[in-house]
Amino acid sequence: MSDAIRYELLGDIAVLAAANPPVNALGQAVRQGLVDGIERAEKDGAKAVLIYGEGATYFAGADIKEFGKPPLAPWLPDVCTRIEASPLIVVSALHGTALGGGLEVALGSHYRIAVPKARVGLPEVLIGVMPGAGGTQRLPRLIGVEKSIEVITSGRQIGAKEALDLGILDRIEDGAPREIGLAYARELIDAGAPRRAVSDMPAPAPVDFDALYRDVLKAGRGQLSPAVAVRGIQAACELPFAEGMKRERELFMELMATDQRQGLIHAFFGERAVGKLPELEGVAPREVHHVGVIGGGTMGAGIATAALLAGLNVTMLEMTDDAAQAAKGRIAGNLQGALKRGKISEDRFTHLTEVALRTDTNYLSLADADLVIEAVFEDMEVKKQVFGKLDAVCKPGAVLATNTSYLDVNVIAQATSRPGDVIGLHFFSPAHVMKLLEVVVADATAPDVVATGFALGKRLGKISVRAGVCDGFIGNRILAVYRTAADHMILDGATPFQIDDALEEFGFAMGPYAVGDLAGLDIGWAVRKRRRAEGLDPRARDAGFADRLCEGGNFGQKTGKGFYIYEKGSRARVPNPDVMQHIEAERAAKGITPRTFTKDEIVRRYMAAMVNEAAKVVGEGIARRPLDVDMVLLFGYGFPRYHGGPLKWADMQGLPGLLDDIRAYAKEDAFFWQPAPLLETLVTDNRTFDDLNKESA
Ligand code: T1G
Repeated sequence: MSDAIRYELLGDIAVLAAANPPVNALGQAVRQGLVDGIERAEKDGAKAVLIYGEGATYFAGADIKEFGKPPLAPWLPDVCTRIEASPLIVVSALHGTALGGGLEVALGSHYRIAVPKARVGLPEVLIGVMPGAGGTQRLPRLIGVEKSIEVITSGRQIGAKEALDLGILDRIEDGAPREIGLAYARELIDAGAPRRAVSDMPAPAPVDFDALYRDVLKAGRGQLSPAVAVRGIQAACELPFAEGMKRERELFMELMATDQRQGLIHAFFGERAVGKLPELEGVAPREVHHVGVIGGGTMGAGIATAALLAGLNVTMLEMTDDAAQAAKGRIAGNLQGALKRGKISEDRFTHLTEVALRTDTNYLSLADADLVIEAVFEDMEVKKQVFGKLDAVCKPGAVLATNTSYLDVNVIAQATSRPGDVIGLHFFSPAHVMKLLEVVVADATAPDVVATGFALGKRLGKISVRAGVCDGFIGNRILAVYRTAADHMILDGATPFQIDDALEEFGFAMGPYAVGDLAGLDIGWAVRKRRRAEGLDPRARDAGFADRLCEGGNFGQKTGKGFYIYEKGSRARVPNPDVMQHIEAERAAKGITPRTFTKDEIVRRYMAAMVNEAAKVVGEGIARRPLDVDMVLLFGYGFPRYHGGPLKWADMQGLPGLLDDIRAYAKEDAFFWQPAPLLETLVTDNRTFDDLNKESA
């Protein structure tokens, strides 16, 4: 018997306890232990078997770390079938998160009991695969096709009460899983309860699976796993159980071989790895209970909202009482959203807005703040004044953070007598919704201040990424380049509408021009004007058609017109005919004869620009690892998760081919398409971005 599953015989009940921390993943030793345990229980003449997990949870799924490696026997579907085939009564007692293969083991058991806080689910589609151990065959038999489709294609976690109502659980009891499991097994034995094999239940009635497949594929914007999982459920309706299991296995293995599975697994592990910085090992963050926020506009109000929801006290500082009240109104509006979604109660809402939140116009109100975040106007002189005042009033040890999205944090830090306490915390709007937080580390920032930034990010539920100081840090710097590549394609013959369509087919929720309309075209306009004022390199191709739009007051959705026209109250977009007039006039003025672009070329150029600048960002040490850039693009810029991020995507495309593209484009525009030295080195050394991730793990 492996020690991953501990065996005990208590009278006529055999107990199989999983002991494979941290999440009792169903690795090979656990699977072997389950099979050996069932066989031993039968040999020992037990009448029932209890399966439960020691530690934090019942099995949380197959061991994802085994993915991509040769599968090792016993295979999980066979383990579930072996459990189900036992002549003994098999009870599973669930706690924590019984997910994926974990729930499938429970479905192979004959009875399922859980503690009230247990959660169950089949999240396989979220990591690019599908239930592969009978979930698509047993769940529809147990709860019907419609509910199974929703549970399996969403991959969501389900609370114990809902699972009971659905029929996934038989009982919910307070107590330790071992105790409630033993009591339930005893009761079943004494009652002479029969063993109940879900696979013996009748196959459910089919639905129109072809239509469903199409709808699910469309809803997933090209993600394969939810749609292919539908075919698994279809097999449950159309084939005998054993055949259905074979079909499920075939479909599962097809998904296991896809790039999308690699991309989603990369995202799963990347979002956990990105916050682990070796240089912070053993560095204790400073205590933060009271946060000051300066500037109560959209961004400041969002940051204050996120801090309040995380249980922090917040002082919102504005210039005037009216502005402070307006800020409080924005924060209350944000919290109303949480109230409506049931995330907070009425009492909590009142506490947050009336007790935890204070507004003020006097800097002295920040004297005992543990950390202050400024979110004032993006102007260096304004920021330096703010930090000068903070330096004068804040207590020693207070962390002084700027939310600037591109200004030099080193210069801001030098405006204080305590540059070691100064850091950048770059939130993404809306700050209480977007998960990305760039923790911008300036030259003098103290290690424990960096640790404090990451601890605050974790507390706010953010994915925090360490960034060095440069114009735009990681995300905005890369964004500026791939947006420019798109603008160049428009000058050369593509239209904004074609580019949006091509990138949305690639998997983006919105193409770059639709995103510009959503965020407000005036933001990009201000950046272009700033950069022109700072002096553009004469070799840079400068596109002006978006400026022409802005000069006409067309900033996108907020003015009803931008690259698209938006009818009042509708987000449906119609191409704005004025745009092509501006573009054609600019092409003529620049003497450009437009050419056609295929969707494939649009994506290749757009992605080549993104990958090339990302490689520069990593090569310069602005981002620690390629996976850090991937997480920034996934959590801050809507990059399609199933591609894993731009550098994971690049690895899967093949770096040599991408470098060849860039070198070919450089023949048209050597200034814009300067190959990243890191990319050239990796290609020369026949290495990948993933190799760099592994080296700096
Ligand atoms: N396999 C391997 N390692 C895992 C793991 C798994 N399934 N789940 C978590 N870990 C690691 C994780 O990387 C981290 O490691 C540590 O455990 C704590 O995780 C046939 C094929 C269970 C809700 O998709 O959703 O079953 O960073 O930080 O916030 O049909 O982990 O400490 O080194 O996330 O408390 C289906 C994935 C698999 C569940 C716990 N199951 N995991 O959250 O801790 S596919 C899943 C989660 C499958 C079958 C198919 C969460 C959690 P490290 P954590 P947490």
